[in-house]
Amino acid sequence: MASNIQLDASGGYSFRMPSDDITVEAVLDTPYSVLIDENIENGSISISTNKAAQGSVVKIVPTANDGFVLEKISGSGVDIKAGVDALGEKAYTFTMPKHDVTLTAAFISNADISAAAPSGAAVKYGTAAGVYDLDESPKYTAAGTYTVYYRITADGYETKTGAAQVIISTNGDVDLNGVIEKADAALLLKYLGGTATLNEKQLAAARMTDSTKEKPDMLDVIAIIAIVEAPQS
Ligand SMILES: [Ca+2]
Repeated sequence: MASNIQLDASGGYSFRMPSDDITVEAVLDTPYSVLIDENIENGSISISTNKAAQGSVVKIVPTANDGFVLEKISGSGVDIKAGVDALGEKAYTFTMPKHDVTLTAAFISNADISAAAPSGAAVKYGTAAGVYDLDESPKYTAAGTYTVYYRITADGYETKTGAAQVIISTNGDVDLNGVIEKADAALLLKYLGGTATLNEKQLAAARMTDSTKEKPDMLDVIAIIAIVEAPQS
């Protein structure tokens, strides 16, 4: 190894050639890649840099789509810390290790509030703004639109409050499989024609046009078809 390397006035390096062959080696601060998982759904993350040297700090900014909240950010072989940056914005950072890092994030529907809280957080719920007297989100079964208020507290975090709407409807999902489809109208038609039976819950789901009438009828079939045929927003 050449041990007499000198920085010259022009910024170059020079050394006195010894009598033997030599190897010159440059050791750079090799940057590693910061990659983002392509399969992130319901939101995205951006990063302050996609190349970083070991020991440098990389910042991550998550953006949730409407109706979703960030549940979790993680990266391969790194410990991601949540904090607040110099501008007071919530920021996620990690220290670059000596290898490439792939980041991923999970976003969940904000209807599922309890799962959105960071681990160790306490979540309280209420049915009026400012009143957080329930340990669990209230459950509704009667048709209607309800607002659930929530407050999340955790050590080291700003207390967060918010509200989410819960809509319970007699919605035309006659077969109760979670989606309103032509099959629901078909099943109701069969019921009306006497070739299928429906239980109480299914009958309630089928009574779309007037929840007080005793039995669903043809108007409900039409109402279900109207929903199925409606353009998706
Ligand atoms: Ca259905």
